[in-house]
Amino acid sequence: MASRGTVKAAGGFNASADAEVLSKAMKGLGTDEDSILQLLTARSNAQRQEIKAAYKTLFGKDLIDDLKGELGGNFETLIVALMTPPKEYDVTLLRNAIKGAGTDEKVLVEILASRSPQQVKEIVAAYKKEYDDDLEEDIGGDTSGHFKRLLVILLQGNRPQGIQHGSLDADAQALFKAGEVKYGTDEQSFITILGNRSAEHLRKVFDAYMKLSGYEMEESIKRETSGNLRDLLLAVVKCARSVPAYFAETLYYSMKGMGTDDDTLIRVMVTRSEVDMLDIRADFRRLFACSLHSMIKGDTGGDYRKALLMLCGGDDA
Ligand SMILES: [Ca+2]
Repeated sequence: MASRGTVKAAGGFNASADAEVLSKAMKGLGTDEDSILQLLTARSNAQRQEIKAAYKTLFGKDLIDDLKGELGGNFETLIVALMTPPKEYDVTLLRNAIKGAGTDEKVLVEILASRSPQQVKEIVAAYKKEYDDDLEEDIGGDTSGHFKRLLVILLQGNRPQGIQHGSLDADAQALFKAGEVKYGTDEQSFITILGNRSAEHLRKVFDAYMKLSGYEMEESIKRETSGNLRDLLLAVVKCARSVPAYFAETLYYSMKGMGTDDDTLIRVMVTRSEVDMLDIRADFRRLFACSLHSMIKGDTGGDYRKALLMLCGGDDA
């Protein structure tokens, strides 16, 4: 499958030459941030790992440590994220979401709703290897109720593939009975069905549900559930419809209104830059009144903005 990312592997790549450029950019007083961001956003993550290895070979120092010593703020966070291998980055985000002060449910929701079953299995294994802890136990210890149960379902990475034609109507009816038709809500039915069907199956169920009830699935979830469970169910439904559209919306709301949720902005721009940023940009333009490029331009500044715009990769007028 051709990448729909904006960041691609550079041709004529020479890891040692790049390591020299970075070393020069950090030498002496001050830092040449522009050289650093231009170089690193024009290399794939795999190439950045080769640069990191070449840097250690040439200078006997850790590139990420040196970058951390020279950079600061959101720009530093973004550059360090770019230097981290994708799976390790997901694992680190989840660890920080659980082990930081409080729990960052937003990160748990985003990663577990948007990654494929296979990716989730790899994340669980990598988490175990990195921290010698069980991700399911750690998440379970920090969350509760139906929110926790749906996270645990998603952590199994066992969604079947394809469409079970025989159960489309039954699923739609079960969801209708569990919510709109019922006094109160049978949350268990929502999490069992939405957590255990493939995206293509769910899209058909949403169509059947619309025909049956006259409501979009999202409308009913908003009416019938609340809090973190509602956020997670909505993320699962949106990702089943379209992962790029889900991320376009996530990016939009990270910047909309007063202030910017830089953690979310950085996380999404980095994790999707080699995956589906072109599709996210197209959905962004379709869903909102401006382009992703123009919104980043208006909401951020300095080298941080420059680097984000490189990852965005172009404007969509
Ligand atoms: Ca109800």
